[in-house]
Amino acid sequence: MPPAIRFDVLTLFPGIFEGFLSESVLKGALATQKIEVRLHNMRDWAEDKHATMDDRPFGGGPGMLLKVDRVVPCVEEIQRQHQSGRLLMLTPQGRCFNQVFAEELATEQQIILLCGRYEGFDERVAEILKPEEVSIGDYILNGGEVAAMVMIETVMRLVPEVLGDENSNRLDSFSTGNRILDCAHYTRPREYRGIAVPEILLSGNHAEIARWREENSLQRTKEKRPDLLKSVSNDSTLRSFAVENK
Ligand code: 6GU
Repeated sequence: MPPAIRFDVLTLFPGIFEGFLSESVLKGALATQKIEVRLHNMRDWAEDKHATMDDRPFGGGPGMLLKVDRVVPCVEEIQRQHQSGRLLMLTPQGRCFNQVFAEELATEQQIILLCGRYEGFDERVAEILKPEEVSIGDYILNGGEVAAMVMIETVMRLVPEVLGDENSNRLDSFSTGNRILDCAHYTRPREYRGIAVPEILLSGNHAEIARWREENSLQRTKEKRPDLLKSVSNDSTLRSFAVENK
């Protein structure tokens, strides 16, 4: 079976991804070919390996920009290898990445992640390639590499068979329509420093446990992320909880 999803990452610093791809869940998913990650050093497209990839902005100002005539040919060659690929440009100006966006991406066969550096890209990169611009939050990173790792990790977990049953069956916080946090979890020992595990979890009564977990989730959301309850979806339990606790 071919990998369910292939990520092509275009970067000037492929080494940043090494540890990330060689440990734990990612390592396993790559070894078993559930997913594929190809790293492309944009510098390799320059005939001269010392070729400059960046240049000073016209009009002055701080920082350097990635050159349009270096970036565009790399992306176009990767695109030629795949017809269906979705091109994402990582930039703090982009649409904010979240779980719903990740679920949408997990249905794709190929995702191209174009990582910016320095002050960003020459504007014509976006004009020519028309990528979807994506950010992972309202703060500034040195480049798109860490954002690309965040996206790869979030999306790959949603690919069937990547996680064991135990995890994949769990309704994670923030997945579609799910705007409440996960409940509290406990393992042995039953008591530590005078703090006991909630008795109900030891009862073996699965209906009661399920009820406790649901209530605990709602309570935790109210305490830790009340903002989530303000944007309550059409879930009736949630809606009544939000109203009761206004
Ligand atoms: Cl995708 N890139 C950079 N440089 N900074 C970011 C970001 C991306 N997302 C949030 N901050």
